[in-house]
Amino acid sequence: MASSEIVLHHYPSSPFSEKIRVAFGIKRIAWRSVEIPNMMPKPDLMPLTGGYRKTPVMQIGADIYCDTQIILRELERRHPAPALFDGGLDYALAFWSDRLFFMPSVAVVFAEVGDMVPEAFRQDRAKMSGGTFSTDALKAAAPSARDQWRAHAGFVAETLADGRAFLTGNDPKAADIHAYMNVWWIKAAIPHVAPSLLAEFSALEAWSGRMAAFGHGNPAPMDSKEALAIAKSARTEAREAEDPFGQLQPGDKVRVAADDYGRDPVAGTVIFADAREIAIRRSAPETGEVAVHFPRAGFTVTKA
Ligand SMILES: N[C@@H](CCC(=O)N[C@@H](CS)C(=O)NCC(=O)O)C(=O)O
Repeated sequence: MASSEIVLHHYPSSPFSEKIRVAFGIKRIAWRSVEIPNMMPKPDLMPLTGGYRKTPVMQIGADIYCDTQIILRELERRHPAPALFDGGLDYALAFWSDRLFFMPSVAVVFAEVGDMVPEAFRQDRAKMSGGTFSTDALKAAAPSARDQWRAHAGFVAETLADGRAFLTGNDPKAADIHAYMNVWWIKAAIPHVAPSLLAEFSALEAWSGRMAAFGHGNPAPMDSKEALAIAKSARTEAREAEDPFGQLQPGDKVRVAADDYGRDPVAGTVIFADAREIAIRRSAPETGEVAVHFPRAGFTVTKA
């Protein structure tokens, strides 16, 4: 088993995972699929990430990539064709899709299905967000969340109105993946409501069909224990590098945490850190030594 295989730790209903699955589809990538729980505990994921609990996580040998921003960057580096990124603004746009557009998506979806999800799930999400998960509050917020959802979907529809196939032209790019996540999720999670949200946006519906048609590349299932064994037998490809412009250097002990929700910190030693990415070394009995990679935007790094 080649340790350079791409392993995605995810679950089918995860919208952020769909970003990566669609990227696999567009780039026609063969990958291994480890299905993880949709809430804590995640006993076979924690030894790989060191505490990062969000979904998805990508693993290549002993290199672990946390957050879709760094996963997409690494995929683009390893599989440059067809190109999804035309520069940094394509990464910046994720902050619109993942935060500003995603939040009304969350409210719209859980106002509908919040009563149906298990209590353990509600408690998990309340803890992850550092707040509460009140279906009543979500229902009360739903009308304005629907308005916001409509406005953001409207941005996408407006761009497609001139008949172009994809948001930046004839080919699918990162902008499409970012926007599509929210449309895909509404259609997958609340199929009884999605048609009313999409009715006024026929070009968006057609574009969403084109995005779905890319599929997910070529996945083959993998057991989570096998993924741990791969990490243990592999060595990280990350190489130590000084950063002449930064405050972090190889060997510094740090804690890395998301700056929004799911802020569980991951402790390790810097391998390299630059404007885009930080990789830290850590180890666990199940995995041996691994490198955990995070984006810099959206994450805080504190010296331990
Ligand atoms: N900024 C993260 C956000 C990931 C995220 O919020 N994922 C959701 C699922 S789609 C999550 O982690 N939910 C909690 C869980 O899966 O345990 C990214 O881009 O990967």
